[in-house]
Amino acid sequence: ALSRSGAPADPAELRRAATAVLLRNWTGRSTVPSRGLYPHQWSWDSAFITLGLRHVSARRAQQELESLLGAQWADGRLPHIVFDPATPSGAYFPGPEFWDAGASAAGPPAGVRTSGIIQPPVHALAAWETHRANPAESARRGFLSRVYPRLVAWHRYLGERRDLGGRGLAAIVHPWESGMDNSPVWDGPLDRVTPWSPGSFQRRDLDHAASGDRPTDLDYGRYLRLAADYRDHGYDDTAPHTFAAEDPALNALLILSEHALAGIAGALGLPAERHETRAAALTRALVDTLYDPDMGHFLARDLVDGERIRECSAAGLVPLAVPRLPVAGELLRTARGERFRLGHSHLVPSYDRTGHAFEPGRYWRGPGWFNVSWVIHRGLLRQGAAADAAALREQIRTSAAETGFAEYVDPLNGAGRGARDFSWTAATVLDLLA
Ligand code: 9WN
Repeated sequence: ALSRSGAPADPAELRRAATAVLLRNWTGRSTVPSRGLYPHQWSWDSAFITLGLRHVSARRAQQELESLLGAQWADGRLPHIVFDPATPSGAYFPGPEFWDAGASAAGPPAGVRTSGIIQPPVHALAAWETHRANPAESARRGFLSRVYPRLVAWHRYLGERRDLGGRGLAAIVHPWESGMDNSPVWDGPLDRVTPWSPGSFQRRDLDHAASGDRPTDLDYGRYLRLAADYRDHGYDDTAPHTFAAEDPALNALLILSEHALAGIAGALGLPAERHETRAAALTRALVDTLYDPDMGHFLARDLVDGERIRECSAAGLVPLAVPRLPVAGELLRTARGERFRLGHSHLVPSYDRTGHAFEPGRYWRGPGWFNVSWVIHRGLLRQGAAADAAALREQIRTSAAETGFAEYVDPLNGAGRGARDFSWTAATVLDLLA
């Protein structure tokens, strides 16, 4: 059993406990983020889970990613949820009937039920790291040659169908697509969305989590309106959007994954240069379009009014992990400054501690998350901030141990929030113990 008393667990014990979480959350073909709250496969969760699983079993890590890639749509998109056929469809809302993905011409393969929106592209990075953890097992199963064409099609979808702002960046058309659903960054753009009335739907998340830790009914009313509109347009990206934005975290992760594709292509003896060229072009577009020199931070851009959204969230720190980032020094200063207080917060707060909408316990409006902190840890290493990276690594391990692998933590006092035995929490810990 794990110590929840505040004492850091012994690394071997922590590794065993983290592995046990992932084994318990395995369904036979993939890993659920959380048994109660999220009983299906989620896209970016799966990528983070793969990054941890590769230290437990190369075979299982490959299976995890390949089961997600097996749900890829004809147009190249990777859906944000792949529904587990063995789980009653009422266990999570909105479920497969709501999304009705099979009705779309662009849709999923026959027999697979999915949502119709996306999440950040961490997948090529996960594939490449999985290969590197055990190249022999990867070669034996032909892993890279099977996943490469699917990953290329996924990135092509993002680059072609999702360049809604015309500057070479990938856009999101729903806050769920950012993975940081109720971040205050989306409050302004969401104000334009007419919510469904609270009586017209039944939330299931509140069966498993405290309402003060979750988005509000008003948020949900707007999420459902946006998702239903997109669905009713057949998930056509050229249809009009009430909500569309360029998010710095999603695009920074796309850049990391594009570099990973270059690695994969090289290992397969294929030309890698086009991926490096694309990563460099994305990096320029990210800096030119989303970096705000006055704030020393990357901001999201609202594509409805064309303006950058002047709210600082942890999404704007994710570019620290991008190679050859010209503004890395300034961004590091922001991470260490009053807004995020790196080293003095528990994990990296998801939103500006000095911001008007900061709430330390509510989901993406303040709490520290393990997956985002993991990427920022990688960014600190890339930027040569070894001491900050070591401190964050230690925090990730001890917070996970003390909270029983919580979904997120209060950044002010470290208290666990949301679900427990959370898969990407266990996975990121496993990776940092390796
Ligand atoms: C909606 C599964 C997912 C994460 C997201 C997180 C949360 C879903 C929800 O859970 O979103 O996709 O029902 O709240 O915000 O990042 O992938 O862990």
